Amino acid sequence: MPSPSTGPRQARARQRAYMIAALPAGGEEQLAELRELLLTAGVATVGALVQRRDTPHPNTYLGPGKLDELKDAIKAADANVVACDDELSPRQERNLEQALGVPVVDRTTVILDIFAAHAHSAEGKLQVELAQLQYNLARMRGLWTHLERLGGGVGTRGPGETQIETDRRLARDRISSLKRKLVHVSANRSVMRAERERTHLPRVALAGYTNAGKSTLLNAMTGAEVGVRDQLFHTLDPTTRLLRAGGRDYLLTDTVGFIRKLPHQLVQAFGATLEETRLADLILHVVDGSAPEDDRLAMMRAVEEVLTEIGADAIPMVVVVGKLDLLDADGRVELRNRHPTAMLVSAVTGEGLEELTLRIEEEFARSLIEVELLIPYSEGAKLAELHALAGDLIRTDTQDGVHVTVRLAPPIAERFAAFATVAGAS
Ligand SMILES: Nc1nc2c(ncn2[C@@H]2O[C@H](COP(=O)(O)OP(=O)(O)OP(=O)(O)O)[C@@H](O)[C@H]2O)c(=O)[nH]1
Ligand SMILES: [Mg+2]
Repeated sequence: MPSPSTGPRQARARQRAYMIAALPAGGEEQLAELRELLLTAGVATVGALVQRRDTPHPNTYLGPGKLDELKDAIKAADANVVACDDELSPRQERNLEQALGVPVVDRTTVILDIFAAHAHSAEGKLQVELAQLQYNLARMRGLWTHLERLGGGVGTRGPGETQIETDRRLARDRISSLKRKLVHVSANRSVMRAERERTHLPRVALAGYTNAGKSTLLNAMTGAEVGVRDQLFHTLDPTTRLLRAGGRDYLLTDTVGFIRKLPHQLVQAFGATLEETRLADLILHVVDGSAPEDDRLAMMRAVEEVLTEIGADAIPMVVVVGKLDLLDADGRVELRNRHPTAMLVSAVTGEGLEELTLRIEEEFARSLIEVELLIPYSEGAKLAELHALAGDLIRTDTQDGVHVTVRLAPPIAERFAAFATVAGAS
């Protein structure tokens, strides 16, 4: 991103982060995810400090005694950045930096930086930049440098304090311009979506925690070639592919993964992208079957929370527990007991995928209604469309056209209402 006033600082040596968290219960193991996030952002972790507190200290996040301890620990571990597992208030962040003498980044900053590095589409880039600017503007921080791309890393400060006022004005201008551009690209997306809607194919969306295996599953089910990495937030841009199941076509969409404490700015900025999920007829909630049970359940809750937040909680959902190949027999039994109605699959070996496809069919079949249509011979294209939509249909040639008995989703049936011969096709 262009720097209007000052260039990015010189690349520093690889960043070494000391992680901190204030938690009511639990210990360092709670920081495994932050470690993964930092790793994805190209930052090494060299230590962790957890303070048991019901709520973080309002001024300094950690209590005064812990701060002294942290200061020594940072020196001993030769850390050059502190990463906090929670979102910090601007005041907490400032005070911590003053007390510790090293840059302090919070969970939100790290996630935003990963998103910035992983955004590929024009829309994704605009969305992330907007979220970053809004987050930084709120904390009066130097606005024009995010990560140092050269060495990777987080929390690189931008221009000095004197520059901030100018930057804030520039940032506000940039925010307005980004919003305008986003309206424009979302309009394009709406056009594309309208195009898809015209085909009235049922829409299935993959949702799930980041790194759960959504993209791998899309690839396995549709032969798509979406990038797959053992990384958090590898996918940001939605990909939609045709899934053919039981003679019917479906649209299957893979999109951005969710995470605990997903920064609110991102949910807002990614509104258009998340819409792909909100507009689905069926959600496949992909769960990492190889994750320890507590983590797995926490991740599932996080996903459900985000789905609620984006207004997708009323959409029918099938839980798909994946990575089955990583489990032994006992593990499988436990999974089955824990998730009795879930589909257990492995995108890698293909195990369970056929059953999953059947389940998708079933979910839609439940809502199908049987209609009888009379398609005039002059409307051959309609007949072809019906074949694509419904696969198996019963047809009889009559004098006036083709008489068809077919099971369709209600909104699709409505489109063929003009050809209906009996009640039920309204
Ligand atoms: N063994 C095994 N590994 C899997 C399976 N599915 C996915 N993985 C691995 O899990 C990691 C994450 O897979 P992705 O498909 O990129 O996950 P995602 O949910 O799309 O992740 P994000 O896009 O980052 O949110 C990769 O290293 C995959 O190879 C599976 O069925 N078995
Ligand atoms: Mg992905």
